[in-house]
Amino acid sequence: MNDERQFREGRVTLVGILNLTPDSFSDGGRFVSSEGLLDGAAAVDAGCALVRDGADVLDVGGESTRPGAAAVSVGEEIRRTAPALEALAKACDAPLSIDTRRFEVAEAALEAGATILNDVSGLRHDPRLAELAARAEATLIVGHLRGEPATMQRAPRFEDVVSEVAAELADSVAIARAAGVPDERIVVDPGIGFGKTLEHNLALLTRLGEIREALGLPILVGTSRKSFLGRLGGAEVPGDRGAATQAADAIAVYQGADALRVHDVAAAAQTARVASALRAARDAGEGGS
Ligand code: HH2
Repeated sequence: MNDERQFREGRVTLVGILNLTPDSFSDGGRFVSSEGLLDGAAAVDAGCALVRDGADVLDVGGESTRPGAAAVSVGEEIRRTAPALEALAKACDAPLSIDTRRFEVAEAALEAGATILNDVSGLRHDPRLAELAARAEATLIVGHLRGEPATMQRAPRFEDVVSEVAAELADSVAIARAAGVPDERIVVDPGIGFGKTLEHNLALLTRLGEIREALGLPILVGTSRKSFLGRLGGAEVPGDRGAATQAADAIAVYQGADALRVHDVAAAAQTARVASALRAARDAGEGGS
């Protein structure tokens, strides 16, 4: 079962982040200890709280993709995510997404009730995710990432980051289409912070419209609490980057983002409403007062 209205409703879709890892850069360790113990009940409570705050989708992850994160086995990633997805499917009324690059993890997640696959590698890690999405009639989010998360921040280079990201996302979309995923179920993501410098991230956020126009598909943007916002806003600790996140996400929506992936859903809901109204006023050619 899939709800194709997500990402295409004409209003910003809010994707709430639920990381079941010991080491995610912002919310790691909330539900999984460094010994690998999972507090499933607390994870489900937190997921349902995100839905009450306004999340349209819950994105569940079992592997941190921050540079330098510890490697996780496929079995461990499934152990962290599949039972939690099953419990969330019963407890919370929202479509569930699995944030993974791995076929086996995605397969287990779909069996557990997920209807959206979120692949930050844009099918570069394992193109079979596209076949899986086609078969399960799942929505597929393809992100932009060159190389591997562990090494992606080692001197990333682009001549023109916006056109290169758009072209490489088009390659990912072509793989998805060839596997039988229809356009109605594809979402693209420029991969903010994934193998990008501060300047690359700023160019992508301010020229998002070009990527949207080039690909003709909904765009998901994830800036939430990322380190470039810490550098710009002067907040060392990810949890202190709330205001910086709202500033970046407001610009993303103003430039055409269809969906935001966020830790703080309640704040993002306000930001999305205000930025969408400003965008609509701009498009209508009337400023208002
Ligand atoms: N960012 C992160 C993880 N998954 N998926 C998409 N589609 N877009 C993103 O920008 C994105 C993503 C990284 O953030 P987070 O999940 O908070 O941290 P970690 O990778 O350390 O678990």
